[in-house]
Amino acid sequence: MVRDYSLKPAEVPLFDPEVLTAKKREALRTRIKRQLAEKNAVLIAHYYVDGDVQDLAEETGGCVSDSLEMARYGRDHDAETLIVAGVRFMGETAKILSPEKRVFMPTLEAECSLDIGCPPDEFEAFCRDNPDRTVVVYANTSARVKALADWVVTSSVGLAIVEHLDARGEKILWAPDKHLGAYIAEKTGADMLLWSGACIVHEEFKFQALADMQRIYPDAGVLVHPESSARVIEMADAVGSTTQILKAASELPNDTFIVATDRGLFHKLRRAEPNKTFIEAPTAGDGATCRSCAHCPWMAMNELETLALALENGTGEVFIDPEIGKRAMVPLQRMLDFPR
Ligand code: CIZ
Ligand code: SF4
Repeated sequence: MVRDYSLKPAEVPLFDPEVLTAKKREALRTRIKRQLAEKNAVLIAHYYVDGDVQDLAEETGGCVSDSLEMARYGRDHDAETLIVAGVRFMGETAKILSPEKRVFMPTLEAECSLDIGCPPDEFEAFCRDNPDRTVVVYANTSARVKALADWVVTSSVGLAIVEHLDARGEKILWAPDKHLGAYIAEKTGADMLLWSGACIVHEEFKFQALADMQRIYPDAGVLVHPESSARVIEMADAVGSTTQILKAASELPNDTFIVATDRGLFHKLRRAEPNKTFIEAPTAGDGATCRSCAHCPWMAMNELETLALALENGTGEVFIDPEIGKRAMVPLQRMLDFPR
């Protein structure tokens, strides 16, 4: 059994993004567009970052997506430079898949509680202690942890890949998200030994408060990301990755949805389905125990201003040890080759 790798409140940064005036926003957008053109760079943003950054990625010919599509997009795009707005593992994945390109991020301080909660040396020892298991790691991990894995998965393909491995009779060592791991184990019946990390955002959605909210909106559909706790997942009409939540929101007949994932996704949800209503699932609230209030403090570091400054100053470049990169590429490539 591994120790609990969930982060303590004091380990999570406080982040309070600036509210921009229209004038400042426009000036920053112009600076960023100029920099992207000058550098022949493409902006690749995650669904959880600031809506302004998402809009700019789309307007300038880049993309907004989940980490799986971000990885593919960056690899296949012919730009020489990739600007990845998300958290560090996303920039690292882009660099691993495209070692010949330069990869920059608005800030390299944008971490992820799952990545922090899976220190490579301790994880290596865990793998050594369980040599009979196929090592499956979530994409939200460092390059060194990926380099120890047989498979990398994201929340879009994790279930399907574990199903495939289970059908081949393989026993699995899963890291780092204990909630996603438990959900997949329950769905597939696979033999999974779980690392004990958690996402500080999704872990805070509260079952009882969600039940109360459902009483207020009895016709609302409930959409839940599987990094949430089992009791919250049980209440869902659809469980899935960001892309799968977007799909469910357009396919399910409800006019209103309660959504348990980072609030960054609401930008896309509201654009994709302007006639539907999306309500944030309740967290611990503003009380002493709420660390994120449904917005990842590391994703929030990807602001227009940080992005403009990083581009102008040439900071935030991602480097990967080439040997680690080569090893991490193998399980990543397996995921990308896995039929969807
Ligand atoms: O894999 C991703 O993009 C994350 C972190 C969330 C999701 O479900 O898409
Ligand atoms: Fe990591 Fe959670 Fe933030 Fe995603 S939302 S980057 S899983 S801490």
